[in-house]
Amino acid sequence: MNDTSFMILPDKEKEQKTLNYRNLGSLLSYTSDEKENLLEIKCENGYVSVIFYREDIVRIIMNPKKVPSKKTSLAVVKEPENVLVEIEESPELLKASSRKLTLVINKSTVNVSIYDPKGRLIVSDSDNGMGTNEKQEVICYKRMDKDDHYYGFGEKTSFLDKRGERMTMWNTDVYAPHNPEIDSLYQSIPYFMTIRQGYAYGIFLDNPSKTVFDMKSSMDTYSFSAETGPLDYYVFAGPTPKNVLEQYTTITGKMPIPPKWALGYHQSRYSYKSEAEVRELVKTFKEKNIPLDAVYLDIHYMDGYRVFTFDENKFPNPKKLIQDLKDEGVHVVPIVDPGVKEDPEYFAYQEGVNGNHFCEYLEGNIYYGNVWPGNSAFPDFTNNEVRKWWGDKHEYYTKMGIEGVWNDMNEPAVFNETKTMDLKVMHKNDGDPKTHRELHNLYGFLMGEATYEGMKAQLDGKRPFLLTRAGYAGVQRYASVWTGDNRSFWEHLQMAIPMCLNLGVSGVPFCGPDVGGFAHDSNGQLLTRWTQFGTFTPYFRNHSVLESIRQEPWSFGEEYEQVIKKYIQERYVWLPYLYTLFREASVTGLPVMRPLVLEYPLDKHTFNLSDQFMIGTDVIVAPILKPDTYHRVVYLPEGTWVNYWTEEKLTGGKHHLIEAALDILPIFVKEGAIITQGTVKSSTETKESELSIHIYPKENGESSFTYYEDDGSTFAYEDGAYFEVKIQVKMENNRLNLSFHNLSDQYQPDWDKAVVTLHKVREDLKIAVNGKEQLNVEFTGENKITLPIKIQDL
Ligand code: MIG
Repeated sequence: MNDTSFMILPDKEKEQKTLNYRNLGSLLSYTSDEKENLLEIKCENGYVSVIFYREDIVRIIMNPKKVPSKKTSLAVVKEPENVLVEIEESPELLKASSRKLTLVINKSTVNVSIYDPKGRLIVSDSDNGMGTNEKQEVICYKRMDKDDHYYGFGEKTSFLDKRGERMTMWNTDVYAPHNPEIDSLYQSIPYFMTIRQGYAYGIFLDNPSKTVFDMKSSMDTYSFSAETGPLDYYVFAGPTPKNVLEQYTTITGKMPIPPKWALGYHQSRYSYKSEAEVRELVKTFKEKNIPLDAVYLDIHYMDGYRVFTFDENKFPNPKKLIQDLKDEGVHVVPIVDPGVKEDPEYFAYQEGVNGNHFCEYLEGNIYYGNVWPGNSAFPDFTNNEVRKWWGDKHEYYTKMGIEGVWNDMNEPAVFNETKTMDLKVMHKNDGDPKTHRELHNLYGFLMGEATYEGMKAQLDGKRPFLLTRAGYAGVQRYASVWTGDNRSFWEHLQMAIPMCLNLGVSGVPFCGPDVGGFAHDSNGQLLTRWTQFGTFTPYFRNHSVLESIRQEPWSFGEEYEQVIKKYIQERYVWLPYLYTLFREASVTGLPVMRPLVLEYPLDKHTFNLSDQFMIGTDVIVAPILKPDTYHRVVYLPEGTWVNYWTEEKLTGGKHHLIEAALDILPIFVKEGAIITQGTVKSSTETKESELSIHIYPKENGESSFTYYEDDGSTFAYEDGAYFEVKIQVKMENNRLNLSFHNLSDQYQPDWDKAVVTLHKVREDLKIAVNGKEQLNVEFTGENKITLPIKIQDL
């Protein structure tokens, strides 16, 4: 950006034109199907269809020109259920009610309001309602309440609460800058949730062309619009924020449980350029006893940047390399970009041309764009057949033992002025051709589907791992997401928190930034603080750019290395807890790393809290985000909290000043919490020897936690092969009852012994386990009691 003050010369001021807006006009007629969960409405200036997907989910489609098609984008996995809908009509209103919501349409304006069964207004159109502007773009205006706060919108810069922001969804490769002014990044998730006085609803605009959400231009109205195509959106009735996430991920799907190795510590660099360098890297991790689960191969591994090849000089025997590292518990993850080099002697290009697999113009000529390999063609992933071809090509990798792939440049990024593919390209889209302009935001998502499904078919029951830069709503079904090319700035460490939190609220639980910062040069303190944060980001990878200073854990000297190592190890200690939360995310859609507002939606201190976050319901993490800083303010909501390191009890509902020397990441555990932990390991491939169960009992209270475990590598869990135990604690008058309820033992964990630690309890505490009085309990000082338990007792 080389703008100067010339940009703001007085005569450059643009005239603010109000766009000629035309709303739908009045309702002329309507029909409903016999089940009445589909309404088709004809208006003066367009058509509206209403489809109930569930009692609490309704889809509204508006097309100004014709009766809307009910076809959805590939983001949607759900078919409408058989909802019992009651239709009522009066001279002014048309009403359609399920048991959970009532949709009220004003006949003279076709404005829509949605109420809950008790008559509480969930969301309503503002006066403008739905319509088109003079550019023929569809738009919907909704009422903004003074208490509204907006979350989600996928991958956006700036603070957590998006009230006061105007956001454009257009997958873009942004090397720089990532700052509050940058609107479109790599992911487009046209979805958000509103929280108003503790109640929540959600809206998902299913349109993969350019869409805009404007929560800024007016004080009492917000809008969402699409550059092309119909206005096709879903309303999720809540009423809680968690309900909304469940509803949204019912429509767009949930994340499958990742392979456990994908949750370990990953090391990357653009690039580790040879087999020798990769071996040396892994050796150093082993020598230094720093855990490691994956090493990444960036674009230099290829032969002239041709995907599905290795450079034979630098990587003479990739299969052996991959096998050898696997024996040490380390997975290799190669990068795969969509651009296929235009080279008539290259098999992938030949296959693509011969099979008609590349993106073409209407006239039938292939679209070429310049990326790493030079002039390149791009697979047309909108065709199922092309996705199959691309997926099958991954046999090249999986046959070598590769189980994880990294998709980059799939916005798609092209080195030109527009940064992407020509918008005139005509995608074949399985027989329903559409221009790139209409489908742009789906490209990376579909590449992800192709890659994930291909690998899944090849891995013989094992779970594939996919990392992607670009995506659309529903990306969680196939990939984890990293937030692209950040920089080694403290500001970017700060920004990563709300960015990941909003990705989580957008249905993507598995995400994280490049730890240490990608571009620019990192330093010891920044890498240390960033790694501390990384211990708790769902995705945990250190990555950096070509010319930057090295930022492997040992790059900045002994003092930093020790702390970095401690926190990478801490990741493995917390893994049995995190893994249970990943499983929960795969069932409920709730993120592992979440904003406090999801748990405390009535607490105003949480509404825009962007510098601390929760892991599940019981743990607050508050990283240090500034240089030379050894303390910070932490907000603890209602309840009593325990400082994880010092065991100090802290009262919630207020702010605390917390000390944090370089080796301290502030962590707080809610009273009542039950936390399952493992041991330090060199990688997730090492068997767990012992499970630790940490209990922070609530005085005269009870609490429970359901611990989950499975083989961590196959899909056998889908057939019930898992271990699940509900741990319950009840404390009354200095008597503690601990009980275990085995919910499933179709999988046998590696460990056979668990050790329970009771925190902050009195020495004379009476303890019963499964109703049996424990006489020989060991009091270890520091108000702690430890208690060994055999797996048979669980
Ligand atoms: O234009 O493959 O965001 O992680 O190292 C740069 C080289 C292409 C961008 C990715 C980055 C990766 C880099 N890629």
